[in-house]
Amino acid sequence: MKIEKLAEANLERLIRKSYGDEAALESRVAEILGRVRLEGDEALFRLTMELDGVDLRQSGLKVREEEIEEACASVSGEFLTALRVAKRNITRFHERQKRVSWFEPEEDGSILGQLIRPLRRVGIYVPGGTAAYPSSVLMNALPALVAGVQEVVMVSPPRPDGSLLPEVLAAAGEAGVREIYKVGGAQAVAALAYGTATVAPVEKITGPGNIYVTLAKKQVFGQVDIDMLAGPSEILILADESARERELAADLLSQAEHDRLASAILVSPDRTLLEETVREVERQLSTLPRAEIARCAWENHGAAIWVRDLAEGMDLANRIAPEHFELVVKDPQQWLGRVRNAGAVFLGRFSPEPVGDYLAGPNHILPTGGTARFYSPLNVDTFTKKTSVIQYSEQALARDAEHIVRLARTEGLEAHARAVEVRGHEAGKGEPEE
Ligand code: HSO
Ligand code: ZN
Repeated sequence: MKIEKLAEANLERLIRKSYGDEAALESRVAEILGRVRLEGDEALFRLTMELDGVDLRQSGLKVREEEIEEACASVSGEFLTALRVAKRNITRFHERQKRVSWFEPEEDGSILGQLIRPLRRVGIYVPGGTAAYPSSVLMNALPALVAGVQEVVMVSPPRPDGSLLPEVLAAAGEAGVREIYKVGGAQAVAALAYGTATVAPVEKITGPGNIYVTLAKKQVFGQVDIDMLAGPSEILILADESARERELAADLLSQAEHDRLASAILVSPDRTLLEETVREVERQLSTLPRAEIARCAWENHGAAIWVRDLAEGMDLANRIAPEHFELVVKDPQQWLGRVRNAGAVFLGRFSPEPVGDYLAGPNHILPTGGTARFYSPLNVDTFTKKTSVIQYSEQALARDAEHIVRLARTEGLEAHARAVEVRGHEAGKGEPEE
């Protein structure tokens, strides 16, 4: 890894990661969605056999209550305690996001307002394999429960023996999720979107997944809502001479170890710090269990970028719009006002990114791939919707009739105009008829 000057840095390489031939994957996903739509459970059984090598007729599509209880009993007490602390913090943080319905009485006796209503039924996707994270179960499910969603359904691909990871089931049990299906990939997204004999359809699908899951979510959008299109994890650290290379290297690797496509970028005006951190990353990689993945990410999507000053570094961060943005500088709060695009910001050396992944309380399901320019972290609003409330008084209708009728006739919509006039407020008249 060489230190790049900002002007020379190939930002495209860092920001837009290609999964290869997306068009081919898209048609494969469309085919899977079509099969589940037409054949329902039968397609889920066949696809899970073909893709995961698991016979769901044997192991069951739906997780039984006893399986959840067994999982809770089989995991370690320390793990359960950690899970409960995380649950408490995540719930508390998300409680603060809750919005209430409001009604505003006007002087003329009208009332305008907004109802906030939870979605009734949502599906959360929990990845399998090495990305089967109990923490992500909490991050998905708890905001939905805080929002007041009645039915939270979880889907996750089965392991080769047809089971789900006990820690994932225990997290679901802790979060109060009881409806769980052992199905993953695009087929799980299809089941949630269209419904099958076993899986009732949901109104929204949330949670990260692999490229098949992401493309499937994109394709069912409209049939159901989705949270966002999440990609591999990212971290960008802006550091000054007050930062320590051992800590920076550890934080960079904490995201690099997620995925070969993960990105880890260090930006600093301090050239020596950049050089020392790059050397330190090598040192730390030598003892990391997931070194193979982390090294691949670091070499292909990592960077150490030398900027003129922190202001230039900040501009760069805003252009990249990283999922996680660490500000490891002397007075981090002073820079907060300049942050425009980031999924989550971590201020100061005592806020390493994993604090946010697991325990602080804010959500770890965050926009990636530059989408922090327009997406927010998963939050309570993700699981609610709004309904506008309008109650006009007679006086208000008399006052506004003229304008409504004029706008309606200008649009050529006579029936609209008459719906106002029939109440006696013809344009120009002002007062209702007796
Ligand atoms: N950093 C990941 C979330 C995660 N980390 C789960 C550990 N477990 C994406 O934000
Ligand atoms: Zn992480």
